[in-house]
Amino acid sequence: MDRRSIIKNAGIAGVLAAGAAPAVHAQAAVRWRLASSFPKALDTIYGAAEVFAKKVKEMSGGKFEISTHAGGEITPPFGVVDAVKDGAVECAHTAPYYFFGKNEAFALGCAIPFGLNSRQMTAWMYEGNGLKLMREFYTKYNMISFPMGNTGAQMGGWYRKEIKSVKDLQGLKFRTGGFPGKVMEKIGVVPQNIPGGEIYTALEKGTIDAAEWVGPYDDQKLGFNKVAPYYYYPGWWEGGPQLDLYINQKAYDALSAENKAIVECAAAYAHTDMQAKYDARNPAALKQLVGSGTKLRPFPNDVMAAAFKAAEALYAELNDKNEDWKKIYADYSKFRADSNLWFRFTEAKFDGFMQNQKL
Ligand code: PYR
Repeated sequence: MDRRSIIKNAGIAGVLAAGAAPAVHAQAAVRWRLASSFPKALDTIYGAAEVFAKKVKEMSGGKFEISTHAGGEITPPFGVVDAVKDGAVECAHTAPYYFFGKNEAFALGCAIPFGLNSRQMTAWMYEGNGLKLMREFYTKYNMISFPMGNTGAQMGGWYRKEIKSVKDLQGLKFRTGGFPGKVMEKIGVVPQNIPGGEIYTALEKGTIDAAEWVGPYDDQKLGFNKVAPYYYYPGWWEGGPQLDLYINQKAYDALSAENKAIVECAAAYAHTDMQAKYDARNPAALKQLVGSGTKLRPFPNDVMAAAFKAAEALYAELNDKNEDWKKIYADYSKFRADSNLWFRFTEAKFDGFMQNQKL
């Protein structure tokens, strides 16, 4: 149909529509795949990817759709960084400290023993230099990162036998998530970096002696209480582990400005939503666990002291041999010192007082 016949056939509304160039050049439909490192059964940690994908779809009016895939579905749980780097998938959701074997600096974007808590990690990311430094580091892997969830301080895991002193950790085959194992090794533990979906079987079969995952809500779902009665606290190796959305840089660069903004907002929404879910659901799960026979125990003081000393020694060693670690850790540790000084007067004092009240 030529321009004259459009005018003739469509009247004034048609003329305006035909003549008006769209103000924004809308991007065609986008379809992505997200590979998660987590099992589908966990609506908290795996759920964050679904929350993110749902928000992206809603905000884009259905034009940007992301299918989410549990660990092992399209890529092994710990294969997600390679998959994003090589462009086999557009994006992934994972815990960066799993990838400490590539470079220990990954852990600084997630959690290190005696590191930042959840609030502090989010502050370092968005207001400090955290996001900037981690993104600079991730350019080596062709990817860009977005904070997408935090579990808050975790529990210290499930044990068949009581841990009365650091001696009871000698030779203990213990499942932990990646980097913290480097500190645990120094105090006698034999760390096992096993994906979330495979821990129960390893613990039940006795391939490992003990295991930690996250906290009461997830741990109850995974069934660890059925095979190990002692539940220790705190998870000194993850006071506020952050999960990340990793996006292949080329896939990200190809997005319109609108879709980039949608990704940023949806990831930030999922970030807050995950912490809220854990904080709201853990208390009831802990009560149920204790009610059904789980024995809660604090780690002995000598375990905490030995672990702290081992962590400091490891960080000094890494400063000497890993330039990426050195650069990021310098900023991270300064932020931690300043933040803990401030929190000492406010959060810590307030929380400490409240914990002593009989509410
Ligand atoms: C872990 O793998 O242990 C987590 O906390 C996600």
